[in-house]
Amino acid sequence: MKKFLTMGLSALILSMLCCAAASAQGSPNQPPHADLQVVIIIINGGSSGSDKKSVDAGPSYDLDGELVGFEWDLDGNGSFETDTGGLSRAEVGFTEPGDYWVGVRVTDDAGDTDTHYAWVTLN
Ligand SMILES: [Ca+2]
Ligand SMILES: [Ca+2]
Repeated sequence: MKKFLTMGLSALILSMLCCAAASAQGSPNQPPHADLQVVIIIINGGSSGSDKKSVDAGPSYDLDGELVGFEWDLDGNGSFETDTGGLSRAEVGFTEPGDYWVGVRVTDDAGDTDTHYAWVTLN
C-alpha cells in the first residue's frame, strides 16, 4: 500500500512538473491546414466575354491563429509563383476546357505552412 502511494505521488509530481514546464514555454504553434474548393468561380464578364475564373482556398484554416499568406501553383509544376497575400482567391488563366492540377500553400501567423493540391475541372 505504501509503495502504491509513493508511486502515485511520484506520478502526480511528474505531471505537475510537466504542466509547469509546458505553460512556461507556452503552447507550440499548431500548423495550418490548406484546402481548396474544387470549384471555378466565374465572374461573368458580360458582353465582353472576358469571364474571370478563380480558385478558392476558403476552406483552409488555422486552429490557433490566422492565415496570413496564400501562394499558388496554378500550372501544377510544383513551384508557387503566384502570391495573393492575405487573399484566399486566385484568378486563373485557363481558357480551354479540361482538368488542371492546382496547388495552394498557406502560411499561418507563426510562419508554418501547409500545401494542398486538387484537380480543377473547367467545363
Ligand atoms: Ca497556427
Ligand atoms: Ca507553378
